[in-house]
Amino acid sequence: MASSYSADQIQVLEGLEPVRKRPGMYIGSTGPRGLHHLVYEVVDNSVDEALAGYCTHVEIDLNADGSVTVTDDGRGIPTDTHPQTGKSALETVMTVLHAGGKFGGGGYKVSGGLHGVGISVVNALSERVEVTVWRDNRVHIQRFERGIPVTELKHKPQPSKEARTGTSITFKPDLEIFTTTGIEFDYITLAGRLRELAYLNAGVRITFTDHRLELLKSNQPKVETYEYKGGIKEYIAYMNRDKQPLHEEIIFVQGERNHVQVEVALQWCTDAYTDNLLGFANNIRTVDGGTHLEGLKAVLTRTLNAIARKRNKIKENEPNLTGEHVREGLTAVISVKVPDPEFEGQTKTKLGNTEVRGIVDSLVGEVLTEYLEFRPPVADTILDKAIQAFKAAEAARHARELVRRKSVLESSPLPGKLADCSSRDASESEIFIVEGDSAGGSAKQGRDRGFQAILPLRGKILNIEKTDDAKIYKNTEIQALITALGLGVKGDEFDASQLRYHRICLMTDADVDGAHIRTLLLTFFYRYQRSLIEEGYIYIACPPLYKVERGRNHYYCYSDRELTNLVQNEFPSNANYTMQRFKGLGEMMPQQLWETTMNPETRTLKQVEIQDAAEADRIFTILMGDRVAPRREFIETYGSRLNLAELDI
Ligand code: 0RA
Repeated sequence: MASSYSADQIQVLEGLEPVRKRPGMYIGSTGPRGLHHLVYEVVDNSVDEALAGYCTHVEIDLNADGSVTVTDDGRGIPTDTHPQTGKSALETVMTVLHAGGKFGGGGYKVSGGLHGVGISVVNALSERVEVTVWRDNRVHIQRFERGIPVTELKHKPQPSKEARTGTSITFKPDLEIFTTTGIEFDYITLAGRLRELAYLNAGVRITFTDHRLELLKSNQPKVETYEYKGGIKEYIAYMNRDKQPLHEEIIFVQGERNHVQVEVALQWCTDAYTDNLLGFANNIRTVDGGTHLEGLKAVLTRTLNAIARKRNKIKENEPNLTGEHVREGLTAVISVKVPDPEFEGQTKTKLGNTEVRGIVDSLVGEVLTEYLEFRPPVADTILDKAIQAFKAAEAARHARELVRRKSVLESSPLPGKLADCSSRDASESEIFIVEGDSAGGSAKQGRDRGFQAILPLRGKILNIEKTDDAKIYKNTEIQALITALGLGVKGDEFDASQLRYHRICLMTDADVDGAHIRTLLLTFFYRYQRSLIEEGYIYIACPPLYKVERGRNHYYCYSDRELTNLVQNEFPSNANYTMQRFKGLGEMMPQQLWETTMNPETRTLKQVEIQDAAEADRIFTILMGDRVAPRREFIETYGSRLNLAELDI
């Protein structure tokens, strides 16, 4: 018995060894993203069971010891012996790469992308896993460590007579695998994805509980339940809840053709200048688009132009509305389920199946045409908005041409207050966008002029969330920013080869005004040329908050926590020291600024990334838009969790 078991162990190890050797290949990274993917992988299995119609409730528990438990009320992973391996189906699924699919009943098994790698990957990358299955009036339990079974599959009768079925998987990620930044689960990240799954799979109930809070205070665990009978229609309502809809009813299309299921929900709003289109294929967010989104865009443009002509909103001699105008103010979700999905691109987040384009086009075309033909007032408001967008674009074009003429494309002069660097190699060049002329002065003296440029901005830049394109182009601070960076005009395809610096660093004071200016700049980049953020060019510089001097030594502290730690833990209890709090960058000597914030050897730069575009969009609208009530509500709800302790307004 003992010897055959160790033979098994060797086999298992060999099977999962590649996963432990190259975890990145299976879960993308060993940082926070990869860590969260472990949870998604386990949850996807339960959601698949729900989509197959056997499960209604999925529970996710973040346990105080750093492990996660995912429990569902599905059929339970089969526990009988698998003919090919001679082991139980459960053990096979847990220890053989990609074995899960063999048991799945076909259909819309989520596969491709980073999900769908199989639960064995989670097992391989976990210090320990415990699986419990309720099936056939029995409870089946097996435990694993780093992918290897450490118990056999044990069976007990179920305690009560009620025939419960389901699966519960508890795993503790292996700290030997994950980097130090990737060991803690982020509540907001997980909650966002779980809520999204609940929207995408109408009727599935997902309960998310964070037991870790109990450690901090004697608090109750935090529990949230997501269940949306209206599916993606409710998702649109959620995303638009702080916007002003053009039409009350959310337009909804649902259908199936050639085994491809399509669901689309649409609503236009008045107070949005951009579109917000979200695509999903087999529950995976297709960040890089694909054929489903191509089909949707094509059919929207075609259908609305056809109706505009029919209703005589566009005259015979006038040109068609472009897709961009038609989509202005639109929030849309398209979710397709494809039996055999092909995911393309670096991050496997672009749907490649060519048949999907035509299926979406024809399904949505039929339903949308009929919907709008029966509701002329709705058709008219949408068309009027698109026509207005078209006219606004014409007006903006004049203003835009000015910028275009001035832009680097036609070798315009760079803004006078830009202190450029001498390097012409964008990949090694950095620009620091600095708040105020005095800080700008320090930065200019402190920098390495070889590769670091400084652009001082005076005061607060325009809030782009509240203005139209024409005003934006007339604003001198924004013009300076656009020309200094080498950007084209809004809406043009982002062209990285025109970019003059590959690190764009926002350097603002560590106070409320500094945070406001940073938010205004991020709003500008997000709305004006999102690719800058998406492709990782935007950074936030981190100036120190305190300078502590003790004897001949000095220390910089970047947070209150660091300061407390230094003074309480590093210094002897009766130490003599002086402490200076920097009120702004302008107070720092050029050499200090270099040492603490700009020198690549010693500084900290935070790279800005968008983890959840839809959520980012919603929050920018709340925080920067012109409606006060939603902003107030946001601050009242989250204010205590964000670091607003120092808010002095
Ligand atoms: C394959 C077949 C059957 C269930 C499952 C997989 C299953 C896997 C997981 C993973 C987490 N929760 C799950 N729930 C179900 C059922 C086969 C049958 O009973 O006929």
